[in-house]
Amino acid sequence: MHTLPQLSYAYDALGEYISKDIMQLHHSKHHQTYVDKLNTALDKHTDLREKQLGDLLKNIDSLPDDVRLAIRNHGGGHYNHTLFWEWMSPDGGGEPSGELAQQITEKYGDFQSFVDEFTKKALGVFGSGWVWLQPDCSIITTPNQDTPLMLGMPEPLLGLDVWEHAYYLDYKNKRDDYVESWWNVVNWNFVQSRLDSSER
Ligand code: MN3
Repeated sequence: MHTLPQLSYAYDALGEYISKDIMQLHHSKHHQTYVDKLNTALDKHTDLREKQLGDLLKNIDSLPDDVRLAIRNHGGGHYNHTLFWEWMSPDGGGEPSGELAQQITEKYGDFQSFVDEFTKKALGVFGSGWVWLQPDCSIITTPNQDTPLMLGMPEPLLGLDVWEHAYYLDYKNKRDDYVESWWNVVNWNFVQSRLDSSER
């Protein structure tokens, strides 16, 4: 059985940037629904229940027809959101340091140019989806709850949920304001730890 992970901070901990109402709804309702529907999809497939979620998503094309779409949507949703909570922290914001900062600077010139490019990609997602920073420092987007693993890519270093459910209560239709605020809570220590453990 897949389960909803606990947050490492309170629903109201991200303060003015992401409100308690959004965090509570997003975690306890939206994420819980992905978990529940993933478990329902796996009910009839005991063999798949034993597998790590990441392995299911990496091999999405070879899953049985009757569960492939459910695992893609709800398994992807569970995977993406589990990471998303960790990509934010009340102690977040600022800029990365060390190797991560160096790689970003090498690729984009400076940190602000990276932020601008990531933001541009986030605003360019039509409808619902995600924007990702990959271990090679490329920035990609996926629709719906698709995740880089499904594209045969490595695990992302950082990801941003640009579904309206992630911001509508606070920002209405202003995705640009949401993305601008979100940089203030990005947990760069966690991003660096993912770079350290990434397959490169
Ligand atoms: Mn979401």
